[in-house]
Amino acid sequence: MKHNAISLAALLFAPLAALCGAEESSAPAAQPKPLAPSEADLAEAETYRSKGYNVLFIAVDDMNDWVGCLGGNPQAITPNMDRLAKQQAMVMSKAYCASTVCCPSRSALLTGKRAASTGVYGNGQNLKNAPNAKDVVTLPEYFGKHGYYTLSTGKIFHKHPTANGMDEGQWAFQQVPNLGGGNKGMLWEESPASVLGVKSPDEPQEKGEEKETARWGACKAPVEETKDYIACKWAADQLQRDFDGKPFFLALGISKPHLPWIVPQQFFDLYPLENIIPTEIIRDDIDDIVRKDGRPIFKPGIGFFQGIDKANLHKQAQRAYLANISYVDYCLGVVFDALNKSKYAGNTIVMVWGDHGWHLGEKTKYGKTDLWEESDRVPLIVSVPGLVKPDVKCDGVVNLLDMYPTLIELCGLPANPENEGRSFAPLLKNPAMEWSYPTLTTYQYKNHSLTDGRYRYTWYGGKADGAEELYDHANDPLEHKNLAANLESKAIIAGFQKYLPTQNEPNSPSNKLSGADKKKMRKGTQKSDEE
Ligand SMILES: [Ca+2]
Ligand SMILES: [Ca+2]
Repeated sequence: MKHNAISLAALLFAPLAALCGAEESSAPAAQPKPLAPSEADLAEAETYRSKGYNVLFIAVDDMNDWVGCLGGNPQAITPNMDRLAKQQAMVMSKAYCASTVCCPSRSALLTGKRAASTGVYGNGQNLKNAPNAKDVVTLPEYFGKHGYYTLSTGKIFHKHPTANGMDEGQWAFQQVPNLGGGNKGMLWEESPASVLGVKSPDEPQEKGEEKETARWGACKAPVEETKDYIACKWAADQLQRDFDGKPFFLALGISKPHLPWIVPQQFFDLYPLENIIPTEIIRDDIDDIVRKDGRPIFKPGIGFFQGIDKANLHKQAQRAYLANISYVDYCLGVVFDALNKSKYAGNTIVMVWGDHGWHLGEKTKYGKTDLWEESDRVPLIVSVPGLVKPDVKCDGVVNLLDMYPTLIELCGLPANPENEGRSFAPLLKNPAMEWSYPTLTTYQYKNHSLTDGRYRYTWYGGKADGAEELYDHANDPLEHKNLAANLESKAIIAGFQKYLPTQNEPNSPSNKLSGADKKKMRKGTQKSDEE
């Protein structure tokens, strides 16, 4: 992988040299600030506006970097995303989520606010119940307010049961279609003989949530009758219509490769089991992540690992995940083809992103949530006609939190002062520019990880009394050797600590329903008809 990490680190830590010998300096914590737009930037914004970009915003649930053009696993077969990257898009090779689980990741992206600012840290917290988030104008609403036609299908916001039915963020869009309702059109029924099940012994769960099971296998339905294909076909059809003369913001949420890994057999057939090369498992990798008193924070075998390991199903599980990503890629191909054949091909921004990473064996873990590279790093593929050069990998460090200000800048909408992220529009134009800010990923209250492209620093302020990790990606890209306790790491850690959030909101209220509300919800109809 192309790496400009040394120059990034040199720039980041330049101020530390000046502080040498003054480590106890009480200078106020430095926080990343958005760059003020130059006159040239403003002129360029005017050009974007005159182009009238539409936005095709594609969220893929639980997809890590096992995508051909992202290079996370050379076995991945993803011709459509690869073609998008080759012919019209830039791959952001160092993109990170704001939080490592669906709801806080998406809530941060869509509100433009960090988890530590809103208190939305878990899947059981609805941003609409969070005092610091409930009144924020979300990204699709912001486009709607500025003259865009906004429409969506699939998972964009995390969904929550409420007394008035399922809240899937319908309120943020002008149009949310009913693509069949209930299970019609989903057909995730498995053919039992081919489904393998592995129970998770210790996957962190919200209170009241059922323990998830890792299941995979082939479904009976043909691809045309599966949920993501139907959603993609709907999006493809929208690209053939008019939107009352307005530009559009079309959000498409893809449900796979989220568990269960059940897709049509043809996608499993792409990967003969005997050819699968599983990830290398280093069984003592997490032993050097310790509390101040030396006790390890983690026990080996996190998430679904123990079940898969005990039954020696690593190849089967990883094949299933690959098959699910190839299924997603196949469905996305329908949308990309439709866009390229449409009148919107030349003025539509495409952003394909995953909401967080996923471990498949690394750190003896299967799953998401923790603050290592495999959980934090996300796919981000960006096409902006006339602005980004195709077939380029950009190593600038960006965050999904940055997408809100980026998209509104690209579309010429006024900046939203509520946004806490930093627009990476300049980086899209000039991918080799210096871009040196550490970026933040949070897991639950007060546990934060920062990366600047060279180092990853993690601080467990909420989970393990301030325990730390430091990895040097220049020598250790897979984060095996925790350097936090080394004397020579002290200055590097101090440099990162300036970027930890100064505000750590307590947990926002959890989305609890009373028994009566649950009953009402089961009886009630969901508001998902086209309107
Ligand atoms: Ca997810
Ligand atoms: Ca280690």
